[in-house]
Amino acid sequence: MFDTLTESFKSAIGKIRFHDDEKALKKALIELKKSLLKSDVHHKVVKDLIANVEKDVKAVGVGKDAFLNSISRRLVDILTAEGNQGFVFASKPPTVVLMTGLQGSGKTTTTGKLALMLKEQKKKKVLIAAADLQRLAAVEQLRQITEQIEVDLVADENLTPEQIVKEALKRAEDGLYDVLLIDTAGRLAIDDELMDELFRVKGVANPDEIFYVADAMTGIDAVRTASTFKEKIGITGVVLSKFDADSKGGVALGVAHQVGVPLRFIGSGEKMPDLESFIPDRIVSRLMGAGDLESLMEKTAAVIDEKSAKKITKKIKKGQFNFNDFLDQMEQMKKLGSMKSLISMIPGMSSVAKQIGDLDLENSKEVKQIKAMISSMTKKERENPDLLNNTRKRRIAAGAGLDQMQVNRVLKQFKNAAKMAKKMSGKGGMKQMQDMMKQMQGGGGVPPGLMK
Ligand SMILES: Nc1nc2c(ncn2[C@@H]2O[C@H](COP(=O)(O)OP(=O)(O)O)[C@@H](O)[C@H]2O)c(=O)[nH]1
Ligand SMILES: [Mg+2]
Repeated sequence: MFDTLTESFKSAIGKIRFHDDEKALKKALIELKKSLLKSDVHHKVVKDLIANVEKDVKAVGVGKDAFLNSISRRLVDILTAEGNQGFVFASKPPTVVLMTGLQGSGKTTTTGKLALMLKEQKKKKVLIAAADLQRLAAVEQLRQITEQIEVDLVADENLTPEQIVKEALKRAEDGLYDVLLIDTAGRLAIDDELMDELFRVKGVANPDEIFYVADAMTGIDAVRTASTFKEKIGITGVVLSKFDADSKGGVALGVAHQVGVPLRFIGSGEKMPDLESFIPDRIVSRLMGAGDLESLMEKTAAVIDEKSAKKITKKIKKGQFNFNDFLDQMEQMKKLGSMKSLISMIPGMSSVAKQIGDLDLENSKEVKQIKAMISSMTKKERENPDLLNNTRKRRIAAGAGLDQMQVNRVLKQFKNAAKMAKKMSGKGGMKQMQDMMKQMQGGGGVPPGLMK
């Protein structure tokens, strides 16, 4: 996601020593400029950033800290536009959000993701209205999504978009919903018909926010169409979808500056949990390699309930973590979404995230094998795999479509992992982990202000 950009900043910062001369600054800035342009950051944004950083640093004397502080501050400026950050609730519920964008940009998916985020992380009651009646399949798609995330839907193929919105507003009021998200129709390109329809829907909905969902892969076009929507119907936020598919990531740095509207969320995958708030100072912290613990906490706290986390920790400490616990943990992990983006939020881990690629827990071959194996075991065996004798192992292997060697290997790995976890969770283990984290943070030379 932001790996390439993070690397660019890290490498430029690495070029300057604690105290240095203007020649070194010049060199670092030239390199930074080149790599930002290569990452698709808009040339005007790059030019401004470089000029401002040069001015800032020269004013206080060239050195690593001055350089880093100036880049951080100037980046936050660039990413900030007038308007709300993250999701902001109206003073009087329901908060009404109109989701707009071109066809295929990711509106419907993002509507579902946003609903799930509000429901899980903010514990809000969310209603979705299906006001895209251009394609029959659109309503069906939204039905499937809302069923999956267990959020209520207002849909009726026989009504007009305005009628649906009226109906949804009434339901939202009567049912004491906190948020109403309205999914609208898109077109392949911006045309009058689309704008007219949106205008009418907007008139009825009187929304608190109008989000424009843009496909990150369309690069410059995403910015251009967002500007047109801003002009014609007045958007209050941009969402960049499919950011996971855009390896360069530079578009995100230009949106606020170029469109004049804050970038509010980014889509980081096809699944429902794959949505992240785009909060400027948190993103800058990530770009500087300092991670984003705040967002990580929000994401995990919503999914992992504290009681079961404590229970698991206790079991791990005693070396009693078994296959039943493993299945439970896998289910919880699934709710967290993309592993790669989670790992990149941990301070110092951005380069690790880059290396692991995207680990897909549900579809990985290994995980599927283990799950098949576990499902062939009895409850007792899951709790205590030592009960398994050779005959049982052979049966389980047959039941899971594996050979006995594979079963033995998994059992051994599991035993080792449990042993390791027990060790790490002891007193010395925790200290080892902390020392490791400290070392990683120290290496980046991150200013304390960024470590929130
Ligand atoms: N990889 C990835 N795919 C996405 C993301 N958001 C949407 N998509 C995919 O983009 C396609 C179009 O999305 P959809 O929500 O139907 O677009 P709409 O026409 O604007 O409603 C679907 O195949 C989605 O799965 C994202 O953040 N990452
Ligand atoms: Mg749609």
